[in-house]
Amino acid sequence: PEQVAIEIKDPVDPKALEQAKAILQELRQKDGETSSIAPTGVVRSSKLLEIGKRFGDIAQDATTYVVSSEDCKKAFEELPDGHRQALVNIHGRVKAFAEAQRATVKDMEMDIPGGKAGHTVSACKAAGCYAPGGRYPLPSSVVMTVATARAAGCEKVILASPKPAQITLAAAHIAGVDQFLCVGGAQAIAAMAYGVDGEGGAAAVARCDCICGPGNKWVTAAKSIVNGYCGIDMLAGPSEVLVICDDTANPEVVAADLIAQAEHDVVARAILLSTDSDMIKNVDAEVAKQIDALPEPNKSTALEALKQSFAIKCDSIDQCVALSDDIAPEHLEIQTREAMKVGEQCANYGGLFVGEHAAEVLGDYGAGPNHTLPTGATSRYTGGLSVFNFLRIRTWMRVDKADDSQPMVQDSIVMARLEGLEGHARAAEKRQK
Ligand code: HSO
Ligand code: ZN
Repeated sequence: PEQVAIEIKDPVDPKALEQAKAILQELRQKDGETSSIAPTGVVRSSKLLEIGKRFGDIAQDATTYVVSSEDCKKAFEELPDGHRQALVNIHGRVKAFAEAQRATVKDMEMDIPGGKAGHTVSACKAAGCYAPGGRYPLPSSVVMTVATARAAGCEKVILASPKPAQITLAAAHIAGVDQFLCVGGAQAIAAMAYGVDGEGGAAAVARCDCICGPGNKWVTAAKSIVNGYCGIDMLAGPSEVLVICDDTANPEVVAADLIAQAEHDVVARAILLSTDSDMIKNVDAEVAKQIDALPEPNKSTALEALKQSFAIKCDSIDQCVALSDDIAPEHLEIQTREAMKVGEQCANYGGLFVGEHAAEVLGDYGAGPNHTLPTGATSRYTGGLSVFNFLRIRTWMRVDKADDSQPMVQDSIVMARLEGLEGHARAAEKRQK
């Protein structure tokens, strides 16, 4: 192909944004107040309970929007052995990976004229994690977000997930959640971003410094509103996979991986780039066969997702790499000869999966790296969720020998006057010897 045009939608849905704004406003408004409220207004407990019920996050007769730690522990203990063990194993690998990442960033210091300067790495105090509930609750996302915030060193980790299933509560327990909010959507993001007042004996929620995790369009819209007031990981759009393969790939495996992505969402996208036209035909036939054998509703979802999915026959692996870099997919699988070499040539991806056995789904379920990854070509400038989302690099400087600091003082005086900032120049002059 000479040129391929791929439509990338804005991750924030305009209608969902308006609805999210209205919910945030309602949650933080005092009784009888109609004007728009200060951006720092805290969420009111009574409103959170009311809106949680309105959107079906919690039962109509519920008296609280929190699940106790005891209930999470009980859910974990009552899981069938095999399920509990899988959770323990997945958590162990994700935690180990995140801790290894944390160990790669260190404090540093260096000489400056007359003193020292450096940085210290420190976690933000409170993290807010979101995990989707609903049709496909994602307990694996609970582990991915919470274990990572914990490994970063956050003191407090809050999780929000609506209508939590037993496995979600169990995942919260093993990952180490301090407070579980069983609300979803924009109301969950508002509760974590602004904090909840706890009026009338209701559960108070601390305001979080950084909010992360995948969610529906209202979650993403609300994250876009609170972004800046607190940190957010990313504005996630529909999930994508791109597979680069040559004639050595196994079409059954490639098809299975494309379908695994497609079943996530009707707007998910599965892309195949291959140097071999027979491979494309064979994968196509396999996709049809394997989708037909999927249970509902996964089958209909995957079929719908295939409408915006496609395959391209490329002239060379280099062309596959160039196209893939333009698309900058969330997940990139390489199933070719010398797959590692091909992977090393690729620049833009959220997560890279090298070789036939490095299935994307193994990444979903805790090979180690995080599965919360940048979508919609945003991997051109960012990576997936990691301990770094929760860390701050704080800088400092110290002057011990004023005499030796004089070159710096002199430069500051000159520069301040060039910028027209006389007050700055005089503050520097106070340090002149
Ligand atoms: N592939 C999804 C993550 C996930 N898959 C969770 C299954 N559960 C987005 O990276
Ligand atoms: Zn997945």
